[in-house]
Amino acid sequence: MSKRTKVGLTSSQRLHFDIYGFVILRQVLTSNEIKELYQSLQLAKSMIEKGSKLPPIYTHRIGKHHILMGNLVQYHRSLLEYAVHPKLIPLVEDIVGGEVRLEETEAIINRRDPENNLPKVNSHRYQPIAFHRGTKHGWGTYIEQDKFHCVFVKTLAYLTDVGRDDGGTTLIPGSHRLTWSEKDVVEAALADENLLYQVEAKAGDILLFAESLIHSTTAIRSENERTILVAGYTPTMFQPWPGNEVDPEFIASLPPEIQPIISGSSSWHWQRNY
Ligand SMILES: O=C(O)CCC(=O)C(=O)O
Repeated sequence: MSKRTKVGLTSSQRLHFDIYGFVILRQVLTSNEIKELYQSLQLAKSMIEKGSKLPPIYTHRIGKHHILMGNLVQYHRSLLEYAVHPKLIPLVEDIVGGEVRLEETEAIINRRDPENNLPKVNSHRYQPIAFHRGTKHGWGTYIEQDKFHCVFVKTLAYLTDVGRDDGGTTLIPGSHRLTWSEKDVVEAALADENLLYQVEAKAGDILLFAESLIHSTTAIRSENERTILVAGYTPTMFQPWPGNEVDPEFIASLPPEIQPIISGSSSWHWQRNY
């Protein structure tokens, strides 16, 4: 394992990950961490809504009910700390198979779409909005020492409780190891909802998943607002997702031990676990 890796997933968590492409880690974040992350994201949202620009943060909106904000680590210390979280980085490195760099940070704050007719929404158990994957089995994944690995891994933190009607992420378990076209997998899974899994979580739970797993934001059917924070990781020679480049001066101001995670400075001197 790379020098930063001290602990990994338990064998049961690793088996779950290898079979399904994800694992839910319960109650990883402390109540203080949840509060700080939640408040900083809500503050950024309200400032943006009042017309402030908060560079380098970028935003995408779907109507008035859904905002996505990206490139967050410079905005608040808690967001940086989440991106280099000592409980999570070793688990991500276990799946990537070596030292990682931050590839992106994004947060979504969303509610029920007020334009959506609620009874129609309720007619289906699952309401994925847009299934996608960021890499594909065969080129973005590999098997080493019998274990599944992926070169693009995310940790998704639920900062609010997410019950059955609160838009927990929808996943197609097992799709992380399929070479089928994304369209064919999605069509087949939507035709039989037993093939889908919708996360239910408490604030502080983490969804750890391979980006080769097909996944989607889910329509909210309750009146509850959902706040999530996502960090993506890759081996060190990969690039950040466009728009997620972090200012070199900001990186230089950070403690030396976390700089490589944000900068990817090891580049092709990637420290593999094997
Ligand atoms: O909103 C969600 O639950 C999923 C977010 C997502 O699809 C992603 O981070 O790639």
